[in-house]
Amino acid sequence: MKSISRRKFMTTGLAATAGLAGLAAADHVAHRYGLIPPDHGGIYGPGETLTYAAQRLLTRHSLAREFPRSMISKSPFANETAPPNDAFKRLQAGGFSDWRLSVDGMVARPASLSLPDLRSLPVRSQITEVACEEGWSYIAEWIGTPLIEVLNAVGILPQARYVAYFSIDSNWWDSIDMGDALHPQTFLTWGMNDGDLPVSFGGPLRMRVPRQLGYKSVKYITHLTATDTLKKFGKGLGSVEPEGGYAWYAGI
Ligand SMILES: Nc1nc2c(c(=O)[nH]1)N[C@H]1C(S)=C(S)[C@@H](COP(=O)(O)O)O[C@H]1N2
Ligand SMILES: [Mo]
Repeated sequence: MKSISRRKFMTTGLAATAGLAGLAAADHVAHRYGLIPPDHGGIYGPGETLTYAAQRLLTRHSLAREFPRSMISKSPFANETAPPNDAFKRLQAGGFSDWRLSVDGMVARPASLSLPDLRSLPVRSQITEVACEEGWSYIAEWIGTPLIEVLNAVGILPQARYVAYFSIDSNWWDSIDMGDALHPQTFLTWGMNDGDLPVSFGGPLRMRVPRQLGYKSVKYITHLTATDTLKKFGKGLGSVEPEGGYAWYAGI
């Protein structure tokens, strides 16, 4: 993916400013509280650990800003995504009635949920911003089922430390820690601005993680799994993003 982001430079700068002694102290605190991000290795690793640990200690319970209805963007920008594959098109032709979200891993009752199943759980809406690492953003109303409702329904086990989630376009996936997975604004989103979630915005089902950059809000979700380690997925860095020089933890 693209070149190294501006944020990455800022993160690295922050690490440099903190100095070696500061970094060592931060690293110590981070280890003590188990706040080591999966992309902690490599040259940006210490900066990633510092950012993630500091944010988690200071802002664990913070809310992403919510906006008044009057600020909903008139023409929200749908980013280019890979053209939906044949599996997606077949499901789309059937009005997504066969769309399923499989939920497994560290849960007591693995499940395969249809869109009506998700809608039958408690539903919430939020008016929040999608901010891309490339600099653009828009505000929309997102209607969905908070991820915590799904995790409660399947009986998330206490050993779970992360939730990894996967798009039907299989090369796109990501993960979040339990702080974000259980956060009230993290939604499995199926509605937008009073209608169904359009395909261009990730319909029929998209993860919305409004406390982090847009790339964590993965479109076309068909699978999620609760896990105590991210090492077994992809290159073990928590998502595809760190493979391209972006941070796994993308808090804003
Ligand atoms: N499946 C999938 N999800 C994705 C992407 C993608 O290419 N494929 N792009 C991500 C990125 S980089 C951003 S910034 C947002 C863009 O969301 P939007 O199309 O609603 O603007 O979607 C994210 N989710
Ligand atoms: Mo993005």
